[in-house]
Amino acid sequence: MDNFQSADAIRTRFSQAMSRMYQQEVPQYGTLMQLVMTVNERCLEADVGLKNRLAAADELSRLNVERHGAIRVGTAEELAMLRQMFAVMGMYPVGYYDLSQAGVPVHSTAFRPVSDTALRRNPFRVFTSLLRLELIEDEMLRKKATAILAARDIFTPRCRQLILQHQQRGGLHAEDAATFVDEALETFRWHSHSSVDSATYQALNQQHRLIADVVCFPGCHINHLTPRTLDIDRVQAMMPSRGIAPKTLIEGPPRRQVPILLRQTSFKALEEPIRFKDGHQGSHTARFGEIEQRGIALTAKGRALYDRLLAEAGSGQDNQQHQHHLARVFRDFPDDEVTLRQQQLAWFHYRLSEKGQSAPPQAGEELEALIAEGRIVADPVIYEDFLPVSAAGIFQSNLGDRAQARSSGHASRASFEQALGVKVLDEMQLYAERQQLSLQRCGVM
Ligand code: OOG
Ligand code: NI
Repeated sequence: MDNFQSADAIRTRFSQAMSRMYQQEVPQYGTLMQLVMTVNERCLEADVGLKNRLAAADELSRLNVERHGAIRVGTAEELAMLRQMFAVMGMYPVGYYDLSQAGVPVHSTAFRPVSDTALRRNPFRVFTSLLRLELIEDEMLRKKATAILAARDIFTPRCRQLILQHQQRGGLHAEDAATFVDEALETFRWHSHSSVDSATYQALNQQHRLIADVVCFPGCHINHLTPRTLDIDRVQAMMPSRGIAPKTLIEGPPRRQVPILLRQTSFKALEEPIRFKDGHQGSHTARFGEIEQRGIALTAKGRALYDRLLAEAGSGQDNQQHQHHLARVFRDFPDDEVTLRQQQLAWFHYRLSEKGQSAPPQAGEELEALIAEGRIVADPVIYEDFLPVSAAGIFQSNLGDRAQARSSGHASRASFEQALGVKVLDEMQLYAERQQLSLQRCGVM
């Protein structure tokens, strides 16, 4: 029998290798990780209830390995190859995010594990954006960018080979898996040498900072990694004491009794020296650090309410004011697990309690009654995805003050999927299936 390394193990190895590499490349990321770990430990010490809940829902073990990263690519071929690379690690494209509405000329998906067990082992995700070259107005420049991208290969030959081998034989042995991770890492490494001359860089940068970021380098450098915190307000407040300057606003919903979806903040991108092909020196600003606090996943109904309230709240200039304002607006969003569940605003994972195991549900017994009797426990399902408005806010905070509104371009899911080579998975369907499956396992339909 083939003794292949599991996709979960390869993903874990890869996410650890990425984290090590990024800590070396961007030391502030290491500082941020330390801060997040300290705050998480304190939260768990201060709130034993939280600790027990997380442990019971099997959430605790993944907390300190949990992170996401983000990359940006330039061509359909690159995106399609990334899809095949991530498949080796059990990561599949989930969701379509159109950021052109927010003035960012990309559309994106998130590569992530999808099954319950894989998510529990290691939920490492990579937010992956494809540059929309068609949004460059200047035709000459568009052609030039296209030619530069066509000439590069962001994957090592050995990496391509191992991906193919994985596809043909159905897996990789431990040694090949280790080599695969080393080779895959090369795609995401930072290069301080630009692959273009300074004039080309300037021209592309003028069009949009992101265009220069994607087109002018030999690889698709990881632009941030994001650990998960249990208290984002606290980490945001403590960042300056560690010499880190956070972006002004925490993106996403306000602080809640029952955290919903995803709250995020980041520190500003570093200005890094680069050398152009013509020997000129310059600098490039792309890489940053981010943290996130994840909460319960919302149903389509809950999400519609979230989107409405977020739009109603608008944006702000000062985080404290903005958070107060958000909290006021979000009073219309129920903030206890029972109501969230009964009004079907959020997804839950159901399991039998000890009592339920000794007195399993019988045909015809109602779920509500079983929960009331303490035979079934409903745990929040954690949101595993991203939020387009928040993502746009993160992008924007790293694009400098030059407001580069470019709301031309319509969502183009079909062209994204064509580039990717498959349809993206529907996150709502995944959450619905997980909830349904958990009910079936309890013996309740
Ligand atoms: C991605 C920005 C979005 C998030 O967490 O929403 C993002 C990028 O800057 O490439 O990472
Ligand atoms: Ni991010």
